[in-house]
Amino acid sequence: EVNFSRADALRREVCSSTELSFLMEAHDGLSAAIAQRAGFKGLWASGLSIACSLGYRDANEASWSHLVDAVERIVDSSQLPVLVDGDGGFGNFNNARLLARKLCERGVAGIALEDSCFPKLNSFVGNRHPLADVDEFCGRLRAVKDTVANELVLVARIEALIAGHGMHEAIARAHAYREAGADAILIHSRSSSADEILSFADAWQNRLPVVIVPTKYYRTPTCEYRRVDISTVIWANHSMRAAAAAMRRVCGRIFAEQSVATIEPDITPLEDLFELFSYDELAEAEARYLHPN
Ligand code: SPV
Ligand code: MG
Repeated sequence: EVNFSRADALRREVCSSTELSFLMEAHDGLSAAIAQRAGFKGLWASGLSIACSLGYRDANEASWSHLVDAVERIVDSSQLPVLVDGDGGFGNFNNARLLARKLCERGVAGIALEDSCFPKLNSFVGNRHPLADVDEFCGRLRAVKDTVANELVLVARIEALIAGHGMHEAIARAHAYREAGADAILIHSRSSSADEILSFADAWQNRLPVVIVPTKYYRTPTCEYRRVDISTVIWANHSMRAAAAAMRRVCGRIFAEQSVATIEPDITPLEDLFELFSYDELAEAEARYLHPN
């Protein structure tokens, strides 16, 4: 029932077109807990960020079970609904529905499936991003829908613009994915301006809620998304990139200085981490269970 309420919470966030929602990227328990503390109401379990944190490339090098395990840490470390980046589902309809079932068991609230081919290379890398056949991909969506029914929110992600197929193809696919049972459409773009996203929203007219990932068009003011009734914005990789920048800086300084004497004010105090993960609760539980008298 935990699962159900998180899926309902995600449904409210992602599928409400009356108010713009934000999902923050998480890739492990720490980033999930920090995002919740910051005030976010939902999380995006990013394929790129999870791959990075494991030392893999975002090219389906991490297996579906690596993903499921990483996602479990994210789910356990917050009370927030988690939308998982399922890439293309790691294969055909059968792999996709298996992934959805395993994610459901780990308590996720939703899965985003994209119309790419296995292995999926990060959308911002290189220029070869073959699109899946529409009917074949609709089979993946239908298989997932039939497997997890209403327990998970199903987001269909369109890579047509990434693959260079243009707006007509993107809209045609949105219609097909809606008919296949998607709850929302994620339209992805690698353009540095939001123009193609905004014209997609214009043409699509919210037949299903629209989810966007403004990683490359990051300069666009958020009021533009409200103006065209976007449902959800995903900040897809920013905790991982913030962590990488901070680790680089600190490693560089400690290596150069052969000392940690000056670094202390620039890093999280241990007390903050103990507080974040409720070490107090452990002491209280010990008093109750280990030393009851
Ligand atoms: C991810 O975060 O892994 C995504 C979004 O799929 S993107 O990297 O923008 O393609
Ligand atoms: Mg991804």
